[in-house]
Amino acid sequence: MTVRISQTADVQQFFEQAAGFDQPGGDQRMKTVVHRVLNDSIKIIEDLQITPEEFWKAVNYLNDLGRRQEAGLLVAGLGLEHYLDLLLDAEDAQAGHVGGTPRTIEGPLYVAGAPVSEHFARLDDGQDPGTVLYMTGQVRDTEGQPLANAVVDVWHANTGGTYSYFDPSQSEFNLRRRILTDADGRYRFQSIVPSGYGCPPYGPTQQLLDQLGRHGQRPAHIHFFISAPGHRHLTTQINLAGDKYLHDDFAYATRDELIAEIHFSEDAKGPRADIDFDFVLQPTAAPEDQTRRERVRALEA
Ligand code: MBD
Ligand code: FE
Repeated sequence: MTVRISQTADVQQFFEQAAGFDQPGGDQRMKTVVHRVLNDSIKIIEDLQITPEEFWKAVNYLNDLGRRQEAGLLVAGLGLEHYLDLLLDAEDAQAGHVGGTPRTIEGPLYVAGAPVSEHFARLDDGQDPGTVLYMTGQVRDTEGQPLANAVVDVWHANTGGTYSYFDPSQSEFNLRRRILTDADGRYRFQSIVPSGYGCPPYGPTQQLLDQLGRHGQRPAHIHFFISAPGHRHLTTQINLAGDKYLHDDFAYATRDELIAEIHFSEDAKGPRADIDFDFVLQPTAAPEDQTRRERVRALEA
């Protein structure tokens, strides 16, 4: 037996009221969005014959997600954050904004306000016995000109795949720095080779992924915000070649141009790894394109 009522005049009018259409106050944009969410929700309920038990399970799931602060993780895992990149890429292509290093997702683990240093930084606090990593590269524009004083805002996980701030056992701003490029557009840092990230095994994101038959693993990666006056802000990551999950990232961040070779060797101090990776920014005169997009982030003013 299928009963459908969502398209009746009564139900339509009811949800117009629920979205505040008959009220003078509030925000028009929010009314439009909420109305659409309600309308699409009741269509889903009828199309898929969602039972009350399934409905309340979903409500409880949202509570769990919020309680565990995993909403940002879930949207990454469901590919929605990657979809936003695909949409921005398509908009850029249409506007002729092409060239440069591709964007990829920020993810939910950025913390604003990392210490700033010139040309070089050591990112790790020396507590994690990971393989020493030396990374260097140049920031250029799409004409090949080096960009001096560009900001390389870098963050990555430790050998356990966890991030400082979100993992309170790590020191403040561990594995997070902002580095200004030198006169030749170059940056350098010392750190430790990160491990891949795995979703909290008993959290709501992993719980849903289990039901989709999916894992919640990311390859080892390093995040970057790259910015310079007169250039488009770049949100990106490098994903480390050779990782088991390189082309099986639960958050879909890997892009061919963002795969970084990592060279393992031995020096007088022991094992070391080296990565060389350059970033290329597109020029822009628009100030709003020169900064990162607004998003609630840890410690962001
Ligand atoms: C991460 O480290 C990450 O980068 C993303 C996108 C999701 C979860 C953890
Ligand atoms: Fe990450």
